[in-house]
Amino acid sequence: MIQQTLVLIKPDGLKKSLTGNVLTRLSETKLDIVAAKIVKVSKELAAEHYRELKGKPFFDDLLKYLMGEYHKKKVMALVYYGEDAIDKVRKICGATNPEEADAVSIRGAYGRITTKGVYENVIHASANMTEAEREIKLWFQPDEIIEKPYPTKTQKATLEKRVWA
Ligand code: 3AN
Repeated sequence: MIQQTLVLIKPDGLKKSLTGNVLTRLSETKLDIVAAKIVKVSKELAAEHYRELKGKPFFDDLLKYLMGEYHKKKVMALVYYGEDAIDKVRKICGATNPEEADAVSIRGAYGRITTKGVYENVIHASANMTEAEREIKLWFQPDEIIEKPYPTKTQKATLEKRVWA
């Protein structure tokens, strides 16, 4: 089945110059990248992204981690598109806990758990189709994706926006 999935290279990945390594590993999937950008993550965006985990003991640290407070204040967000994209990407990522992840997976090779107990696992990938849709719509506007995976509509913009001076 043709699917799309959200990938985030998290701040530890950017700080450790792992962007190229992660993208090379993901290219093994032969999926298409249909959107990519660097994002400075706000607390609101981090909390919305991880809203399912609200209430977990590690939630506050998780938000700080995604916002880059322990590394660099940036994340690379991408959308991968193609046959069975969700499972293919999750497989290369490896298990959530980097200590338990397959050694040749991205998280197994590059992730760690800090002495404070924060999982620094380098990459996020959507878990299923429902989450992929929610996450892609959270991180990207339709015009930032070259394949439109979900229905769109046009509306007159009324808000002010920043343009080049
Ligand atoms: P995944 O990212 O593999 O889908 P989730 O959604 O359960 O896993 O967890 C989201 C993120 O929360 C993980 N990527 C990891 O950074 C963090 N996390 C999950 N479980 C723990 C835990 N037990 N201790 C610390 N951080 C965790």
